[in-house]
Amino acid sequence: MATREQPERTRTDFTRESIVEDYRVAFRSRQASLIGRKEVLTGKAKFGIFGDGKEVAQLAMARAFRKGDWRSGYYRDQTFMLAAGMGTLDEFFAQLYADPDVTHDPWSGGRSMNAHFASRLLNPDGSWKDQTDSYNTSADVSPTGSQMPRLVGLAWASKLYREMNADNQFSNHGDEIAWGTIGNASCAEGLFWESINAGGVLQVPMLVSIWDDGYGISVSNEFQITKGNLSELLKGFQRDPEQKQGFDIYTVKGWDYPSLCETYLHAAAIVRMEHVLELFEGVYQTGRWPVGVYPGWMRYGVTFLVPVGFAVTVPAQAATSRLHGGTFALAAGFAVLLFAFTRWFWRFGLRRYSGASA
Ligand SMILES: Cc1ncc(C[n+]2csc(CCOP(=O)(O)OP(=O)(O)O)c2C)c(N)n1
Ligand SMILES: [Mg+2]
Repeated sequence: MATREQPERTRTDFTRESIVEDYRVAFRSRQASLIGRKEVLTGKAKFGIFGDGKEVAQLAMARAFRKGDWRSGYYRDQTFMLAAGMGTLDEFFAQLYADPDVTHDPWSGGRSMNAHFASRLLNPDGSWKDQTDSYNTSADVSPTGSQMPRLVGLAWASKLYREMNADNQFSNHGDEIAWGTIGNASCAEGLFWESINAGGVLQVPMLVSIWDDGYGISVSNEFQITKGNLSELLKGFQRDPEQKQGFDIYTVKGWDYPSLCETYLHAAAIVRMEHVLELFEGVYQTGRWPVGVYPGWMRYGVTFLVPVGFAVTVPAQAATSRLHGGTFALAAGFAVLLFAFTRWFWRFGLRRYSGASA
């Protein structure tokens, strides 16, 4: 049975063991769906809804999900919850049987329909838990599509934390991603389109998965979605290289494990990297002015810590014969030191490199 232990780091290593473990999680999850459905249809459990058919995509999503990240999703995500170590099969069945003991069903204490997941955010004494050190999910709610506006809120919070450069129990400098999941038929709702538009306008770190099984209940796509193809409809939101706004759109078969893993790791790296790029852009802006315009502590920072000062001010001082010999010697020594350090760091990184977003 799956344990609740959360893996220490993202499982980007595709070792034999980790792939077999993924298979085990998918198999257990499929059996839980089949057994759970029998329990409902034979009257031993109340209404139930299950995630069979969506196992493989969720294994891949769990591989790219990191501590500090947030999920805002819906009732098909049991495999993701098991794979990320955010829930166990015991908890899954406790909720199916409406067990009111929160130690058995920590998601809702038997109060929600099955497969309605949630993270407990408070310690028993009422203080906040450290959300940067755990895999987080907001509480699932039953109106389909209602997870989407909340997804935008979670992603926007990260962007604001990023701008504040926050380092607290809620955010690691805004480095987290908000992950959304939604069914194809629910994408016919206004909430979905408003949220996609808002995410695109705000440029927030949000990664949305649409589990498109061609149906909503038993009604096929042609009665719900114009042209029956969501990727086609979403094309207007696609980001083109000249513009910052918009989304990257990927379409992958739900059974294609290698492509799914590759796509999720790639997409998550891009969403996180944009943050790095933004940070770098911000840092280099400081080089647009001579270091003399900054207060003392910052002048020291842009000269020695992030040496854009050297790149801009030192050559200008040399050209106007205002460069002191001492500053020049310090600059040269510092350059040699930096070169030695970066070379050591590069080799150190190469020795530890293990995957696309490791
Ligand atoms: C606002 C709202 N309308 C209707 C329902 C009833 N309902 C529950 S699931 C569902 C179908 C959803 O289909 P889809 O989004 O494709 O998800 P799937 O179950 O196929 O993964 C409907 C209509 C609901 N829960 N909320
Ligand atoms: Mg569907």
